[in-house]
Amino acid sequence: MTLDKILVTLIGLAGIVFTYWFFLMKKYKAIEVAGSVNITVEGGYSPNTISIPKGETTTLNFFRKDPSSCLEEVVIPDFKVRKFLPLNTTVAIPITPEEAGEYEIVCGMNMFHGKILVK
Ligand SMILES: [Cu+2]
Repeated sequence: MTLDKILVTLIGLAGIVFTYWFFLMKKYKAIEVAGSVNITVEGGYSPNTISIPKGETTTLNFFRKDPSSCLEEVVIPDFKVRKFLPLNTTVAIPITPEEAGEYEIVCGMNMFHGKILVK
């Protein structure tokens, strides 16, 4: 291998490592929730990761402050939820997970992500 090929390989590897680190190692701080939780929708979901108990109903109160149409719909695929979020209005979405696991909250276009951890 010539020096430039080695360099290109190294840069490529660094890129891969960085991508993994960025997307997989980024630590999400799960907020423990009981009963209900207020989720602000503004440039994403805040809190972004919540932890809820299995077999109990938790109400997710979405409040959209972000005027971008990207976030006007919230989807929780595993619970067959797809709801329109009017601006500055609370939309309550109760969910009752029967199984432990990780569930996704996404915007209608699958660009913003949040997580529900069920224990
Ligand atoms: Cu979107």
